[in-house]
Amino acid sequence: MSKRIEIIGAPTAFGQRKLGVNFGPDALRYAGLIERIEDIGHEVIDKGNVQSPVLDMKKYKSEQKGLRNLEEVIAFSNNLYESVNETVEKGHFPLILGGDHSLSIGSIAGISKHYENLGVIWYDAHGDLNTLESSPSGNIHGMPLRALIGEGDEALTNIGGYKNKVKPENVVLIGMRDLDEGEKKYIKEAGILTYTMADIDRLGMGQVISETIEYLKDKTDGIHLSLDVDALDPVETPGTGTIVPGGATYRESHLAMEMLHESKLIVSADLVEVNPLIDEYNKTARLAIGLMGSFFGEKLL
Ligand code: B3U
Ligand code: MN
Ligand code: MN
Repeated sequence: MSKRIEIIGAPTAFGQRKLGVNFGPDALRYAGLIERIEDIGHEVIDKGNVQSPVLDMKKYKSEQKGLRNLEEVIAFSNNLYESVNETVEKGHFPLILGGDHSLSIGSIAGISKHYENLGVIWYDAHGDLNTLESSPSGNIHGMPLRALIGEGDEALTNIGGYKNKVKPENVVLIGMRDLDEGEKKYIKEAGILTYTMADIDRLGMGQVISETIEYLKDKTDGIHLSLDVDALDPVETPGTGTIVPGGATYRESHLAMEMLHESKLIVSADLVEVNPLIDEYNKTARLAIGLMGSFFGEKLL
């Protein structure tokens, strides 16, 4: 039952405008992530951080037209794709630490290549389903899931040399409470199974995760968890770039992680948007580590 988990640091801030999220991987390491997972009985290999293009401060801070930092996002995605692909080829479990959510373009490119029907659970306040046309910001961290589905800029949809990494019917969105108009329209058109915070209030997180597993288990050959810490309420995870009030609680999120562990269906995960520079003494990383404990099978008794 114990796994070989490879930690891959993805220190990118190019998908949005708040510096510091690129220090997320080290914030998670320094808060004790590796020891926490090893104590459960897993073998953990830390591959270190993926190489990032140089961050030119002037360019980063400038107003940009179109997709912000597109070249850097492409270069970073290619590097991350290579590393994740290698880990999956070896048969290890990749745990990718962010970094902003644009990194999922590279990570899931490296994973989906090995599956016919990869399921994706997107635990987030946001849908990350924008294209340039629907985006209010030009920030690519608001677009990765749409790019993975195969829509948007060609360079982003073709990372890893192939397109259409994820089918809309194999995606479940959980924790939604800040969707742009274009995203709402797309979710309905594409028929993506979505649990908003209102749904979580009514059904309870236990029911939401049971339904999610039931929905994905027969039609997918592996499920990826993409965990954005802004899915949680900002009281729990203040150290993240785009906080939205009214999020999932600590207990709901632990329950979700425990149930995903018990399902034995999860083959890979991203843990993203931890920004220690806007945090309260690394609170967000420390909380996220607790969630990873539950996700990898920690027991209370
Ligand atoms: N939907 C908005 C805001 C946003 C998306 N993802 C995050 N924030 N973290 C956008 O800019 O696309
Ligand atoms: Mn996100
Ligand atoms: Mn988010």
